[in-house]
Amino acid sequence: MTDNSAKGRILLALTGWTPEVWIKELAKAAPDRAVTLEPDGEADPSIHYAVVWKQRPALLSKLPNLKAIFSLGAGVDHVFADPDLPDVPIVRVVSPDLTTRMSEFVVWQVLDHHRLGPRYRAQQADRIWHEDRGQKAARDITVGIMGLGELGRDAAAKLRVMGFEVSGWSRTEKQVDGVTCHAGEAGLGPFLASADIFVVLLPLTPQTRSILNRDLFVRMSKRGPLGAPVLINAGRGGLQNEADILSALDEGLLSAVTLDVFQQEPLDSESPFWSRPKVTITPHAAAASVPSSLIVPIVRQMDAHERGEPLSNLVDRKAGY
Ligand code: NDP
Ligand code: OXD
Repeated sequence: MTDNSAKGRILLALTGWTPEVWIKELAKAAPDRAVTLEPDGEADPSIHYAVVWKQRPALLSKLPNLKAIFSLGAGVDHVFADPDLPDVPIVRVVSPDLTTRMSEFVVWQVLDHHRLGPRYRAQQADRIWHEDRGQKAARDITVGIMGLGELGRDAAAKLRVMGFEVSGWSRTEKQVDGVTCHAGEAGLGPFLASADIFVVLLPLTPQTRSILNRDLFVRMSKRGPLGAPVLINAGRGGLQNEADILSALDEGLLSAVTLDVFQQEPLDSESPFWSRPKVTITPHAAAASVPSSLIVPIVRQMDAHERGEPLSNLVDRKAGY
């Protein structure tokens, strides 16, 4: 652990992730700052910044000199899960590395469904040689992106390069090159009618919790070239009603799903999702937070903040993301 008190001390508060690699990167990027995993008492005045992933509830609440919280993820629902969150600025990850990783995931999964990956893998398991001669072109498929933020916009651009039509949905009105944009409650119906493959890159907020439910699946277009739509959720598990997804697959309201995130992670070994043929599961692996990419910009922000410069990538507490 670094022990240098020339600048504000950093509290690294993680659960579920091992701290060593983060400490190593912090020590490299901020040799002039002390880093600790625990405050010296609940009102430790030496802590100026907290770098967090699912911090323990109430850990930050009494730190008198805490100036900002840095989330190690793009999503900040894990930060807001603390009911005693102090009223200091929250900075989230916006990083070309994370964005590129997410777009790779989205393009991979969209192409996999579009090019009949699940079906051909099942055929391979049964040693069946059968070409589906009805393979559509990318231009015949519309991908609908729920969430046109940092991640959604980049994924949209890369899907356009592959030749897909792209539509998108956001909370506030947006204009994105090559994307048919819809916004708010009024735009949801037209958006759901517009696409064949839905990619979810929404944050988890009180407004979006359980948004992926039966009512929404019923409203999705069933007239496209894929028949029932495909759902790809790389946002958060809390966005989805999991019982509704299973029954929507059974009823044919959805033709297939890729789920990177679940209400409960890791996914229970008894979960029915594991054995469903129309379900692709990845273990919250769509876009990892990589210490060597994320820590330098975080430390730069701390230094800038101490020089009196404004923080960037701030979370809007009222909107919840
Ligand atoms: P942004 O904040 O940049 O974008 C969020 C988008 O969602 C915005 O377009 C926003 O609308 C829209 N949105 C928010 N609330 C609503 C709502 N109520 N109705 C309609 N649209 C809404 O986030 P990012 O793109 O950086 O990240 C998105 C999410 O991806 C993260 O919050 C996180 O949960 C998830 N994620 C998952 C990872 C994984 O590995 N599975 C990795 C990284 C992130 P507007 O533009 O109007 O503000
Ligand atoms: C994130 C994540 O929010 O990895 O960045 O889930």
